[in-house]
Amino acid sequence: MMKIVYATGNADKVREIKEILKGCPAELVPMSEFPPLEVVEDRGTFSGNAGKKAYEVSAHTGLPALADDSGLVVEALDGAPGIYSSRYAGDKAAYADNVRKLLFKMRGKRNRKAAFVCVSVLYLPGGEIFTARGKLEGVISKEPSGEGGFGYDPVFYIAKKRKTLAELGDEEKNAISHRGEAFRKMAEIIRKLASRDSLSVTEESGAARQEDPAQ
Ligand code: ITT
Repeated sequence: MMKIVYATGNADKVREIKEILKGCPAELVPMSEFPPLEVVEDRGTFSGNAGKKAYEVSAHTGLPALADDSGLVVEALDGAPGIYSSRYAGDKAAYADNVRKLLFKMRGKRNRKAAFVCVSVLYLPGGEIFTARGKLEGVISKEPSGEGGFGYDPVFYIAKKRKTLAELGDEEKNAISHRGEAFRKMAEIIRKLASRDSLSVTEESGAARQEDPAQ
């Protein structure tokens, strides 16, 4: 089975990704099994940062690496916090600080439309790279509600569900979330890679048989 390292230091994302990739033919290895590595997220896009994380972690570990770069894009704030979502209120900001800053910036705004975006990148040591995206639309509520999920979930309201993301169960969130969409697509890619690998193994053993002088 293909070994893949999760290129993320965010335990909340790991929990969700593991759940979404359940049944996927890959052995997922956490970053904690390797010497620490800090990847500087200095690219201007979700896909740029996800690609950088996947590449650097793969180079560091010698294994295929799977990264997630995600964030909240708010229309009335010209796309902020976007790629800066995890450090909106400062470098070591807690989720609650980021939420507080967001609600402050949204005071008096009538347009509260927002989207969560997730870009997942798988980098293989041979240099192949695969990308999958997901998006979830919602609105920013006036105050936090719910204990589930993480990050901005308590203020991300889904009209169809009449609930914030933090009021949904893990499974319910994954079924509609940006991360769920991106990683279900990625699971499909991993499945294809796994069957490609098992095909090439059969081809190799076929070739070996032909060369076997005993035959
Ligand atoms: P890694 O880079 O190590 O993966 P990180 O937390 O820095 O961890 P990102 O750079 O992708 O990850 O930033 C993601 C931030 O976007 C996260 O900290 C939240 O603030 C927000 N976010 C992403 N997905 C979210 C979700 O499903 N629910 C709530 N907030 C989310």
